[in-house]
Amino acid sequence: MVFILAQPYPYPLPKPGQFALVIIDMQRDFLEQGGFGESLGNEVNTLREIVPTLQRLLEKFRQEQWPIIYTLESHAPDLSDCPPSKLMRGEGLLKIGDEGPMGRILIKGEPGNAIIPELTPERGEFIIPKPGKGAFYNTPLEDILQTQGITHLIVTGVTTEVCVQSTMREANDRGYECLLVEDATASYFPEFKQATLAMISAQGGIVGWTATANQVLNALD
Ligand code: C5J
Repeated sequence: MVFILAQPYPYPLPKPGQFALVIIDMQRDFLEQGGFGESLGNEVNTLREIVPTLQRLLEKFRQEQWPIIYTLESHAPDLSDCPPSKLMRGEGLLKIGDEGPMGRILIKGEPGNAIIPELTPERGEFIIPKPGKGAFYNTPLEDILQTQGITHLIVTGVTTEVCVQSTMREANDRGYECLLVEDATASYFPEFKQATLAMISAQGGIVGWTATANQVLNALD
């Protein structure tokens, strides 16, 4: 069996096909000016440093034709999948559904809702729009994982303490073995990222494992 050197102890990798790369919400809405992230008052460039690392992981998974799953935080144009509580949140000028420089904020099909061009999904890769922060609520993710026989998730994306952590916690409760790639996840708040990494692997891996992209790629070679 192959192991990834990880925190809090080596992560056992199952057979190829049984683990997937999960890329959470690497959307223009979070990484570019004029999107949802900026409308909440965040400095969006903070998230861009993980893009080259994600490209390296993607290249390996594509080369080997291993499963790749993207998520998008995304709402229907009529906002029927957006609870009023979420709609009201935030103190910025623009709220979900409002017209911004990249189209309507966080709305399916709008330019700002797309994955950033550097990471554009390719044919055969799964793309899961999700109305919540976690990737299981009101999405086909569980069905996809079951149908594909995927048991282990290599998790990446933004933001570490919100959508990434919500997804990982729920995946853990559903019995998936999750590893968060430390340098392929980012937050607008570096201290929140560090705290999340620490709490994931604390107490003997209470939520899962963490490792660097090099540790992951070394084990996969
Ligand atoms: C947030 C996300 N932070 N993708 N979404 O609202 O983490």
